[in-house]
Amino acid sequence: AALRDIARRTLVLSSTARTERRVLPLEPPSPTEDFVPDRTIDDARNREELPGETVRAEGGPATGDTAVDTAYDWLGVTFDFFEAAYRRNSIDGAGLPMISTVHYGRDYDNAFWNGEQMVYGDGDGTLFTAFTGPLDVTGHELTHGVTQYTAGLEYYGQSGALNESLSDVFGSLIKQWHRGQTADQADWLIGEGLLAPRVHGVALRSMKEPGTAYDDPQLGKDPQPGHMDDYVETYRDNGGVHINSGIPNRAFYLTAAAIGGNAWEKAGKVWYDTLTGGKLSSTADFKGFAAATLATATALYGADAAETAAVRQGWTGVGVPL
Ligand code: ASN
Ligand code: ZN
Repeated sequence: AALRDIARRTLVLSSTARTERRVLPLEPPSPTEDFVPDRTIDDARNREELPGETVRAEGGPATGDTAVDTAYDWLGVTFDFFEAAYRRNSIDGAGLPMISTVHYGRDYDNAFWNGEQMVYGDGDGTLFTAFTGPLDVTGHELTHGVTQYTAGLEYYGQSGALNESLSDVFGSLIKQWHRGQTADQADWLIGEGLLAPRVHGVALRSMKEPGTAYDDPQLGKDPQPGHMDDYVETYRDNGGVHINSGIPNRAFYLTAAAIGGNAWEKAGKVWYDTLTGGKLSSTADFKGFAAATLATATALYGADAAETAAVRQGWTGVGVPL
């Protein structure tokens, strides 16, 4: 009878969800153990067709293809970050499976979220290396999914630049969290290592010093402003979504630097709650978003708190006074 009990117990243990184990004695509840990622990596084999052929599923062994295995690992880190920092269960908050297609197209110089999944090019090797390389690129694209399921910021003009900026903010925070870096230790670069060796530059964007990431004969100069005085009016790039995002990016950096410590804990929490709290309009402009972050900080820390003052300081520093 005892043997049968053990067998049944073992069976129960191995066949039920991880949360079941919590009821066993001597196993303290772990705050980061509830959510389980469900990753699929597909290979487009240099065609521009989605999703491609599945080459690695959740729990499957490494393939030996760096693009596949890095995409898988960075999805895992991104999933773990949102769970550990904000108790979010995947992109939609409800365990959405995460799908990524790698080797998309030939010499394809971009990565994107298409509304359902992530897609990565290999880069052309002259301007860009593989887009699966930098962790913050995966964090950026996946955060477009989070924004889609929450505030739904329209991808044009200032709401679009906020959408872009939120992807940079959480992309950078994921990298900082993974490296265990405080706000003053972090580089605040997006896509470091993505520029090919001969390109004059360090990254795609700098949140700390927008406009300084690269200056290259082929790529041109980093066009990002870091202050409203230099706001770029344009019809290109959906009204400059990848350009003017420099302004809210720097507002976040200034806020995080003023607070100090791990940026994902306080500044990140304010931005996250603002994004996901259900009160932000999908057409919010910089001023509206800034006011919303101030309201969030006030709710979290109080009107007279240093954190709330830091938020005000961050936006004031980029010419969006509160
Ligand atoms: N990598 C770009 C982005 O995520 C792709 C795009 O412009 N849609 O913003
Ligand atoms: Zn983006």
